[in-house]
Amino acid sequence: MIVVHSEEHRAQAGRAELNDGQLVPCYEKPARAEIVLERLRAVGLGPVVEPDAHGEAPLARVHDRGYLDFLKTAWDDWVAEHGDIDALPLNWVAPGMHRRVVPDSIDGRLGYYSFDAGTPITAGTWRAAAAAADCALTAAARVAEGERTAFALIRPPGHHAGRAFYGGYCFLNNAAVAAQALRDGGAARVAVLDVDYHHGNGTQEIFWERDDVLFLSLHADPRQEFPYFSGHADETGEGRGAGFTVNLPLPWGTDWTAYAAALSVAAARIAAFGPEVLVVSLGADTYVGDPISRFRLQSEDFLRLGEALAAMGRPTLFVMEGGYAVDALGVNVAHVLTGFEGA
Ligand code: SS9
Ligand code: ZN
Repeated sequence: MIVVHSEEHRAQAGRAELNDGQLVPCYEKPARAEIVLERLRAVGLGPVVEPDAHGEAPLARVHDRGYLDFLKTAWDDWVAEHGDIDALPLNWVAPGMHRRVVPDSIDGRLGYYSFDAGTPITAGTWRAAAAAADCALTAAARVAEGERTAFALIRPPGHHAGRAFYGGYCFLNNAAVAAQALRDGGAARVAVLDVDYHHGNGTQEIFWERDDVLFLSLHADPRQEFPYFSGHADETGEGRGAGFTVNLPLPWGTDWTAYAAALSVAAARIAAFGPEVLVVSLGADTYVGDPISRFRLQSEDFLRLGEALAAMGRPTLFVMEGGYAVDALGVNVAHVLTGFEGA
């Protein structure tokens, strides 16, 4: 399997995120990608290649122009105001307030374009996020050219980022950028299956009114878990997109048996849709040992996950999302990919 990876991910190394009332070291850190790369090399998964530069046009296909410009300049604007400290938002809009005018203030714009305080913007955020999107686009191009599968080994992740917002450690929605590029390259239908522990609210928002991109997500119930305001089973899309969003929320404590049952529901929907390409938002934070999550998948279960994804029988692009049990992350991600290849 071709692995597309760039060392530029290291440019995103936040110092702190707000978690449980405290500033704590970022869970989303460079070691995550490094341990996965090391493991994929150890098991000989396949060649590791650098991304091609795709520029900003494919980003602007799913993201708002003003949002992209904000992301590019946010760090410099923040430093000019507050100095060399990670940029975190402190204020958000509430019902009855107005979101019509984009604030001039960098603090106002951080709140305008975000939905949590766990996602620091740093000196290298734009560089790392753009490199991640380039990796996803490069891997997508390989699949479009006829490879059965490719893996974008990237961070920061993307599935929480929407058309004009960041959050949940995500800035650019790599899976959505890749899915749109596949559509623009001629694929009539693309499915995005999100198996990260958290709901892919950004991907859902981007494709909400679309019937050409089917979005499906298995995740912890938003009644209990981040992102709290997205991912309920009755969110199914609108307009032309009605019925093309599928949410399968699962309770804390979900193990492989219950997870596999939900995966079968997703598989049936994907088969009925008949996508030319399947994009998998691959998070391994469903692992029992994940420090911020509460599902109970064992390392061996990730092999079964890879096999189940292969059984869907589609050209498949894997895009890395979450997974914060760093010591086990390499093994778990490698299991999905070797499970897929062996099936
Ligand atoms: C847990 C805080 C979780 C956001 C998690 C984003 C995961 C992205 N106390 N904060 S895959
Ligand atoms: Zn996650």
